[in-house]
Amino acid sequence: MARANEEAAAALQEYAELFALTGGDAFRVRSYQKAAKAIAGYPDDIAAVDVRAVPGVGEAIAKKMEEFLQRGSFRQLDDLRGRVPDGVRRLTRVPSLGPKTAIMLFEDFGIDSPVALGEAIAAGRLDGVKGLGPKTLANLAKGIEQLEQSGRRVHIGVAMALAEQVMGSLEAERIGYAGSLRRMKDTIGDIDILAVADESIMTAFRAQPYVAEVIAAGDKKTSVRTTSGMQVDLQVVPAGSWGAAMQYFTGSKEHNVAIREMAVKKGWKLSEYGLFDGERVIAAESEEEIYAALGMQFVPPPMREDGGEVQAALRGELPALLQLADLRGDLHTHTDLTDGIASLEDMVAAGAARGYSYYAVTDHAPDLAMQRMTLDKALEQRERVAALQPRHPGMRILHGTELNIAPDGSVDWPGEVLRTFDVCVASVHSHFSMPRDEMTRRFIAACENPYVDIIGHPTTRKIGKREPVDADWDAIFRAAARTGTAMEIDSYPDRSDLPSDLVRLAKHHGVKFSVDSDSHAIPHLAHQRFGVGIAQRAWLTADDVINAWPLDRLLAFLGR
Ligand code: DGT
Ligand code: CA
Ligand code: CA
Ligand code: ZN
Repeated sequence: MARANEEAAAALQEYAELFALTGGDAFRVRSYQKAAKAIAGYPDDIAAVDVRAVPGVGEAIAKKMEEFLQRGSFRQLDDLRGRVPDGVRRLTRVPSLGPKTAIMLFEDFGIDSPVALGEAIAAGRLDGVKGLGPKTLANLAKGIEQLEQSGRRVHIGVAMALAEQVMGSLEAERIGYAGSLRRMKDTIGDIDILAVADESIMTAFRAQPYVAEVIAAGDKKTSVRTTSGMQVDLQVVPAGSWGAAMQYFTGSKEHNVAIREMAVKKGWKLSEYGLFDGERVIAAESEEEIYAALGMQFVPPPMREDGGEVQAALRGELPALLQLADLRGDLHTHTDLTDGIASLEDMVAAGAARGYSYYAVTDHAPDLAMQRMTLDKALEQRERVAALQPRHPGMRILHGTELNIAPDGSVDWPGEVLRTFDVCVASVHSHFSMPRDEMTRRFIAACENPYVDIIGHPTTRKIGKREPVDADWDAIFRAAARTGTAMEIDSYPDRSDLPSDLVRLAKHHGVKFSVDSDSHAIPHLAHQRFGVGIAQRAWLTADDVINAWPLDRLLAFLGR
């Protein structure tokens, strides 16, 4: 039921962008954006309740949303869509390209798309143009390249929501997703769905409203492009081959090659239909039987990347991977005191409803000026936390903060303030493109701060939008291990930060991790499932993850 919310929020977000493009008041732009976020994150279907119940939605926005729910758009949006040429809108999708420059490029040079801009830069047509120095042009070229790459893959949050929508829309005896999504990769090229079902599922699939284009249609396999641009492959498999098909189509290709070699060594053959000795079926119905027949432990899908898991499984030495149910709390969350949309009371209650033993509230600290935070506000919040605690006897509420790591590695407050917080997350929110050695020193200094417990979303990347910062991660992880500073696995799916390859490297250095949701709304708390996927891809166990520990052990780690 969140669909109406997402579509309405997308329309309002588009309106905010167009409003900004046409020189609209920045304060109003921010209020539209904030309301759009609130609507997207609102737990109830806004088509079923009064949209004025959503925080940040006043009368003017409510009217727009009501018109949108009726006819899929609103007058002011239609107006602005008519006034801003498509070319200008396409150009502003390039990261770091602002509205003024987009309008100038469109009007003075006839450039109307990122591709045309790339060609103009490569041909030197923009050299010497006022306001576009060589560094700016190089940045734009990099942004165009990022945009092209991001057009091909989406982050796991988008893909998972679509896969769940597709599976919910079809009737089948059995249905599940395979491919990179099942392996919990942070970006997904296309969605692979397998079903045990009547062949009529194919016609039903092609007729779904989310299908924009049928790429290939058959009795056993259909590929479509959805309205969001993603490709979805649906295959019907025989019930008796479910496990073999899942194993085959989950991949990775490299893992499957290694597994097939194991079969060949035994004189057998492994295909998407089963494991065979000549004509005789050895195993086919479940993945567990197939791995067992090959003389190895069951390999959890996130580990299937040919990164040593086959050898470990043959020796019976796969680690006991962290599971979602192992997490006992969340150590990075926001409220409406800064940029969250739900109140402290509601966020804490939602944490308690998830059965947590502890829950940290970590609103932004003052140096992120946009959030207008002050020490007084933080201390007032602490009082509210104390008042709230008795209502949740089974869950310890930790009063924390998300600090900003300045270019020199210092943070917002001095030690005597920091030590009064139960937990300090410290993150980079500005100056993303410092030289590598300065960036490395910056992170090491933050780790060396005795009150910094966790480095938040360490690489600061946003998938498809912002590249990771450049730093010497070996050196940073050594410092984190030495100082007892945990690295965050920020589970917010467009961040997925640290990514799994860096988690694996950090673990090698002896670092501990915190798998956090970085929630700004109640539904975001569930994003921890994606962080657990990253942890599993990096072979983490519950012992590696501080918020899988009991409260006592966590508090000892935090050392307050
Ligand atoms: P993606 O979609 O780029 O995020 O990555 P995957 O891993 O989902 O790749 P995809 O969709 O091309 O194929 C899904 C899985 O199916 C893949 O991991 C292994 C298996 N598979 C597909 N085609 C072939 C093939 O031609 N040979 C082999 N060995 N395996 C294949
Ligand atoms: Ca795929
Ligand atoms: Ca595929
Ligand atoms: Zn942050």
